[in-house]
Amino acid sequence: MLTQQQINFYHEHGYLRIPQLFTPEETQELSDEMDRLVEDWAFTSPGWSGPWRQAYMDPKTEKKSKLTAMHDLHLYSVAWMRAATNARLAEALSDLLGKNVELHHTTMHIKPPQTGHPFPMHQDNPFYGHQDGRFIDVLVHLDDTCHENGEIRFLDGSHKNGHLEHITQTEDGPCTPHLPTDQYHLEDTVPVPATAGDVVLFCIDTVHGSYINQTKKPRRLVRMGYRDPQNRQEYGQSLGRPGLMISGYRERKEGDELLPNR
Ligand SMILES: O=C(O)CCC(=O)C(=O)O
Repeated sequence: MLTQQQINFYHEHGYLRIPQLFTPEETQELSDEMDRLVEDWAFTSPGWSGPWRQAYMDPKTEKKSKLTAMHDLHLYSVAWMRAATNARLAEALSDLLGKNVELHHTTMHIKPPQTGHPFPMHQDNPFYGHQDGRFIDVLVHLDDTCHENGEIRFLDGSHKNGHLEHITQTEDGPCTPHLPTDQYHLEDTVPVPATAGDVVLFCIDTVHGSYINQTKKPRRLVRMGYRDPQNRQEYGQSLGRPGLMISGYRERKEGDELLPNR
């Protein structure tokens, strides 16, 4: 599915955009279904917490800033289940992760018009900690992205540093994991604008973030996480929950028990 050049690009830079992985018809269906999920299930909140908010936003913006989110769309909508198990995507992921690929989660991120919050620089590992970097997050784009609506941005090659320590606590208690704002800057990242139907994928160790949505339209995308099943999870989101195999086979290693069935 991927060319050798695309495979090399991912391993060198820690991310890759695959144009039009989803057809216009598939994208339209996913978009309609996303709107339905927003209506019925998703929640809008101030979003991620922590001192980064003051570093990224002035006080007025910070008060207004919002994120619409929900986890595991594929457990609510067959269109999203089909997206998460898409055969072209499975092939692309096995070109990068190896023949065995397991779905871990899906998560919706919508930046509402004008108030959709920026994302501070972070890796995804602190949210669902795995033993190593054999985990890929795939951002399914339902809207075209650009600087004005906060396209995804990556710190080029940062996956090569492995898991980094994040800020997870403040004097007031726990906060959303993020990297220190005085050491990691959005200005140093590479923007990866994309078109609806594209996917942008990246390693669980690639440092990334995005600017606020300043436009009058929502910026909608869904992150779908995949791993080599031998890359075991240690903590965080959906810990202990087995996922669908989208490619290959779950090999049995010494000490592995049958998956729990209750
Ligand atoms: O939605 C964005 O702009 C950032 C998403 C993100 O940071 C993530 O999915 O980990």
